Amino acid sequence: MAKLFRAVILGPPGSGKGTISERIAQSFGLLHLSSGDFLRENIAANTEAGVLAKTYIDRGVLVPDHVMTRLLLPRLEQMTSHSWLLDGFPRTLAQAQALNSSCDVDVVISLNIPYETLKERLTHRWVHPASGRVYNMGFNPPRVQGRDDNTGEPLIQYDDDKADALVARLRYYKDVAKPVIDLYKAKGILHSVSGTETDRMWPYISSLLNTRIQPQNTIPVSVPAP
Ligand code: G5P
Ligand code: MG
Repeated sequence: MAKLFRAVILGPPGSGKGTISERIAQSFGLLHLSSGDFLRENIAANTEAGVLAKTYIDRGVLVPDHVMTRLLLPRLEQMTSHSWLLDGFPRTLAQAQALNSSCDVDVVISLNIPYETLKERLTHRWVHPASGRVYNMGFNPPRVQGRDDNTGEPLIQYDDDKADALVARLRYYKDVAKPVIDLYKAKGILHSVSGTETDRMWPYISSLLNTRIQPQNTIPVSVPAP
């Protein structure tokens, strides 16, 4: 059996973690695990963790480490036969240390995007809440304005993409990300990619992963039930 591959993608809100993770999942067959999507699923299902997380997300601040690790690590530990890509976790040094003690990560990709670009992107982002499909009114607009391409259902804007929460999210990210980046740099697995356009950053990311994993045609993957 091929060796399992574990990757992490780091980057500020709006840096394209979700967009790039989807491309990686399609091209390399990794399971895309988004911490933001886990939280939103929990909020939608009104779980205890979801109700608690919402109070933080709405203020544009991070959900406490113990809530995140309790939600995420058991899911990862179940995935003994899947290669995966973690998007949005770890966000803090404590989360990175918890992940370290639970499993080995092969590659960490860190996205560096200028502040003005992030602001511009996020205020134009709309999502289909049921599927998590993300649109941008300039970069990848839906075929019909305000409607999801696949289902035709209405698109929404997250509360934390609105102006006030957004400034707080970007400022907060910078402070907590530095020790995480330093940790992965010290482990020799960090790959930083800078740019203002996902399409121009993608060839670098794709060739980096090509050297590490066998590309595959899209393979259907299913996430084990929690
Ligand atoms: P999330 O959901 O993890 P964030 O804040 O990390 O949210 P976000 O907002 O999901 O990050 P992203 O995934 O990095 O951004 O970016 P994206 O969605 O792919 O792209 C952003 C927009 O830009 C989209 O509209 C996309 O189409 C467009 N775009 C992409 N590329 C380009 C391009 O080249 N050009 C243009 N013009 N547009 C482009 O977390 C949400 C909250 O949950 C909590 C926190 O409160 C967080 O704020 N949380 C955690 N808290 C604690 N610990 C954790 N580990 C947590 N994880 C989540
Ligand atoms: Mg995202």
